Amino acid sequence: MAPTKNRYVLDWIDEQVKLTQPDKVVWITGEEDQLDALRKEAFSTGELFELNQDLLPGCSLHRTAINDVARVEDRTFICTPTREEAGPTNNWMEPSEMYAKLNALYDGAMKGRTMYVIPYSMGVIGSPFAKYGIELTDSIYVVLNMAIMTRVSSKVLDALGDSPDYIKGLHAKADIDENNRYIVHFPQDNTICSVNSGYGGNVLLGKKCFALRIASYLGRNEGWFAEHMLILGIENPQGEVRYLAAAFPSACGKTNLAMLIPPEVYREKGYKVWCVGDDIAWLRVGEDGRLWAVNPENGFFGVAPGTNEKSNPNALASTRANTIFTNVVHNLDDNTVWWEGLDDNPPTNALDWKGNKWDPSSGVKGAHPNSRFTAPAEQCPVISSEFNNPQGVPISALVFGGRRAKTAPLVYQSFDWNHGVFVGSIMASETTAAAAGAVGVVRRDPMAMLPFCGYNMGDYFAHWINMGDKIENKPKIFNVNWFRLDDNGKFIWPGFGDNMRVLEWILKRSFDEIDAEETAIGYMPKPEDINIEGLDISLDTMKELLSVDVESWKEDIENIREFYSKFDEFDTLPQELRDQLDALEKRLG
Ligand code: GTP
Ligand code: SPV
Ligand code: MN
Repeated sequence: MAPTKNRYVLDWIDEQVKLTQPDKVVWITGEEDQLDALRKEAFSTGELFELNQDLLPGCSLHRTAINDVARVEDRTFICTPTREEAGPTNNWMEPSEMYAKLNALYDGAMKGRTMYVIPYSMGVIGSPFAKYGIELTDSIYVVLNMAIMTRVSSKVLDALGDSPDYIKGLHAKADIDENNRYIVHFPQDNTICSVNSGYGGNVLLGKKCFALRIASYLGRNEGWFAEHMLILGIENPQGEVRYLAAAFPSACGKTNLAMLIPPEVYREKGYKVWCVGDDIAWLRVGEDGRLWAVNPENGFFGVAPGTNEKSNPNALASTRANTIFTNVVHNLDDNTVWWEGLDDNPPTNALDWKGNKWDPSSGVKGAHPNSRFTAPAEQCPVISSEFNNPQGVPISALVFGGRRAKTAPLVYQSFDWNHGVFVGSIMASETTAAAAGAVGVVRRDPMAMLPFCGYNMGDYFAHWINMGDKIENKPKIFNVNWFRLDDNGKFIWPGFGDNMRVLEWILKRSFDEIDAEETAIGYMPKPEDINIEGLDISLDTMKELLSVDVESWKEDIENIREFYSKFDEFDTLPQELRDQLDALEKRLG
């Protein structure tokens, strides 16, 4: 029996059942007994491997198909009635044409399989800012991941009542055929369709599909932001906590920054960092005129490689129980997991991410570069006491950043809000393994939202500019780059926990507690104003990290103009941004 009488839900599910023709339909309640039974079923079919329950209680391992290891941006569509609404940076198809294509792929796709109905909430169930979704899927892996990443519960159906206000999601694994793989959003229909994939970002529909693409569309209409941002709080020795949100592209350091452990010199003084979120922020203007942020998720879907006891001990600790590992190395000696960068002792009796016998001395990577862990947020040793606060936390600084070998200095501050929007709009970063395609190619990725904006990005920029008028107490806007390389191709800045030193400057600036130098690109720290106590780095190196290479900035201007010219087609780029670009060019001389 369906646990709801909501006709909008029941009629929609009936239609999808007729289309996909599952053998049976199972409603997910979110209760542990049911999830445990599903885990056991997945162990019996090989969909999941149960790991060593003494060392990793509640943990399991999953391998995706080898052609299905990352988001597929070229197969991700925004299907609005007109192409202009989707804009020049999104793939678009006319909705009825796309529905016809999808229906052919969904037709009978669940024959012989079970359809799971997952009611879930993005945000605290019952809170004014929560939004609800129902995902239909034929994958137990999806059910178990959604139960970690979102708030899955029958209570969602109670909170929804007989309202039509929920996001519909249909996922079918079908044949995992990469040539018929589609991740499609119909913002006007509150609908997401995913077919022929079993990889995280393509199939956990609450995450990028709902909480960013659909939510960004809703946010523009309703006057708020859905952003690809981590949220963290820094507690000073007096016990005061200041919060910031930061947008970096995929696999560029959000999870690491969100739960960093401050360097010893800070810990001794009593500084602490609290993690509110590591990937997605929903931001609204509060009654006090400040910007308030909630993390709509309930877990971390984090990059495994590079995570270790030194780089991110809090992430590692979060994964020691109740975690699903995807595409990592399976250590057969003790039935645990391993990935590149975990430690210097790769297992010799092991299977690689493809499930083949693996020889660590072969030079071939054992874990996929985009292998991930799905871990409950509450298991993070530094999860914020405000994590479940439906009001969220007040944001004092917004930070943009990317992976730039040159050009971008360690940190700079925008002159004002509109200049800050400009700084976000010109973000660029080297591509990573988080999306299918070439790695290490510099591309413009405004606000780290290029793959995640659910409407015309020109209108998105305008929304950012307009919000500036609505936020009375605006956060200051900054840009950071942890990834500058020296002539030998080594990172100059130590990064990770030491990024705290840069955050300290950012927060001091946000509260007008420190001076800065005015440069062509924005306000910059005096080299001696970044605390390098206890760090093996010279003042000269700091000067290098904070230098502005005028020639490469001038080259960049050309590239920015080219990127901006994409928006000529529908003429949606705000004049404010063109003015900002001209002003920057002038200042560079
Ligand atoms: P998504 O989950 O894909 O959105 O990524 P993310 O932004 O959360 O990235 P994450 O924190 O998982 O970092 C990805 C990669 O960047 C890992 O390989 C890290 O080791 C590396 N990384 C993170 N922070 C730093 C840093 O401060 N310096 C350097 N050099 N590398 C870093
Ligand atoms: C990203 O790619 O930015 C991620 C992982 O956070 S995924 O959920 O696959 O999008
Ligand atoms: Mn992400």
